[in-house]
Amino acid sequence: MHCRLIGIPLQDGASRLGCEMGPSALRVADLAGALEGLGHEVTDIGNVTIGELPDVRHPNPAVRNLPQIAAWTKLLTEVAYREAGKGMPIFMGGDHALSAGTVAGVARHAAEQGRPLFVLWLDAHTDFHTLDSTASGNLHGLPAAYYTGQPGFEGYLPPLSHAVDPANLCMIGIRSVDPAERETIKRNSVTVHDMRSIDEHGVAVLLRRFIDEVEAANGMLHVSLDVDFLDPSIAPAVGTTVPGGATFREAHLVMEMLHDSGLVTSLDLVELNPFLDERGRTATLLVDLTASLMGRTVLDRPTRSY
Ligand code: DIR
Ligand code: MN
Ligand code: MN
Ligand code: MN
Repeated sequence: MHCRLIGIPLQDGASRLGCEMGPSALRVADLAGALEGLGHEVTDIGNVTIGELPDVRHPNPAVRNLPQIAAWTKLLTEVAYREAGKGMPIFMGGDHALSAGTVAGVARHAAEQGRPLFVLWLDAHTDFHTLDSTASGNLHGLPAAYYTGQPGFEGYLPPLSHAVDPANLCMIGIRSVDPAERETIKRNSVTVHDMRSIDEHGVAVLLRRFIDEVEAANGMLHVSLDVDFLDPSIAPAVGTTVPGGATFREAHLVMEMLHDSGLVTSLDLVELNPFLDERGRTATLLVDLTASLMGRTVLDRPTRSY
């Protein structure tokens, strides 16, 4: 596989500063070396950055940094579309607002391949706010609503060329949903597996069902991994920790099953805030999880058969 690393030093969507350093921490933790060690070709295109800001304002006074997020979304839609045509893009964030653009861009690429895009959202949060419904005003809480084409973004964020069908979106690890998000999710056919669901069925059963769906539809699969999907005890470097997250083994199992599926075509690594890390352990964990996704196994053969 030809992996394309794209650094996205975006922090304007989060409440705390620091995600800007995410791409650097992932490079220091040697993401490129881990992938090369698995036999992949790796190109790090460096960091991308926005230019001039558009003059946009939203009537919801809570909304923060809209011109910045609008500019990032436009840029990242173009970058993701272009990079998806060259190999497997790995978007090194940066806060989760970046997924508005990365998913929109890979959705356009998938549409041109004549294949549906599926999204696996690994997160404590559903990130399904609109500009009208956000109370915190932190725009990392909006990307899923944007790329599924919910109303209310017109004239504020760039128009979507290809929305993701909400029925193709599966969220796992959820444990913090605001009331307004519940309403929007209820009106859409998004699959949301909360932590209780993982406790009760095990993550493998939930993920297997989704992988089978993607396979049956000959879909492309974008994975968006928010650090707060993980339990704060193993991944402290995130501004919005929520107790009761995925364990080390649950997270690795997800990645290992995704690798065996052969379906993943793009990846976001988001919300890493190195200022909050402990001797780089969260950055290192993200690199190890990405390595599992890209083929690292305990033995030198797949562990799938039993
Ligand atoms: C909360 C927290 N739902 C908000 N969101 C996120 O501010 O809208 N935290 N994404 O990571
Ligand atoms: Mn998120
Ligand atoms: Mn989150
Ligand atoms: Mn479905």
